[in-house]
Amino acid sequence: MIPTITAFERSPDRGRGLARDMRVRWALEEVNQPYHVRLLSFSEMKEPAHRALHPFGQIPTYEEGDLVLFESGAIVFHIAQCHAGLLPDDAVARAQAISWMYAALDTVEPPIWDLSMAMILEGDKSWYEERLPMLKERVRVRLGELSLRLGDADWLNGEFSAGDLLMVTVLRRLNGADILNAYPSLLAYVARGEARPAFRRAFDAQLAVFLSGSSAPSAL
Ligand code: GTB
Repeated sequence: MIPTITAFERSPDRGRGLARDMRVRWALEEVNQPYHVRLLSFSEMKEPAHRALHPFGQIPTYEEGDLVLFESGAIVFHIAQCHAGLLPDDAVARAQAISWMYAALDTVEPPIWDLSMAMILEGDKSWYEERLPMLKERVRVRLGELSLRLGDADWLNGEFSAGDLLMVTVLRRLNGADILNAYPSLLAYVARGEARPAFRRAFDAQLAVFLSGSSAPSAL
């Protein structure tokens, strides 16, 4: 059965592949699973029909027959469990790769998200300049720890896994920001992820959505 995912009809990232459907698209491409995409406007996301699939009225969702999932991490995990290629067969290595999935979403993403939201939404606030160094420092701490653990390895836990897939999508939010440039091994890690053919296919697919409606104004 071909699953259907949801994505922004008009992503505010202007085709940079930063919205969370990107990680689901990438996972599906890694396992060579074809998929359909239903594009939603911001207002459609808040309508009852979509809230029946996603309690918070967001993207992405994943539908496969009677199965409906929300939360990009859970969706990637489901894909990784149902297909070979994103989690090791060995039980110990598999559990470790799953730890990296949680680390990406629960330990590394929050400070990066907080920093980028502050930079996008809070620049005009009186306390912005005072708060920014603290937010940047929290990101630097995590990047330092992550680069120390990655060392000279290509991937976080042996072979490429769903943990790397999620971690790369999390770090990509810092692409082009000075803060990531201080960690050459992480820059190379992100570049390795982005060079994977499955990543390219997923990226091009979401970019095509943006380009097909690119005369529209961006919300961010
Ligand atoms: N924890 C959930 C998950 O991982 O699936 C979070 C889902 C989520 O935040 N979805 C966002 C959404 O639907 C899109 S991805 N927002 C609309 C709403 O809440 O009304 C977050 C996102 C949005 C925009 C950019 N960007 O422009 O760069 C990047 C990421």
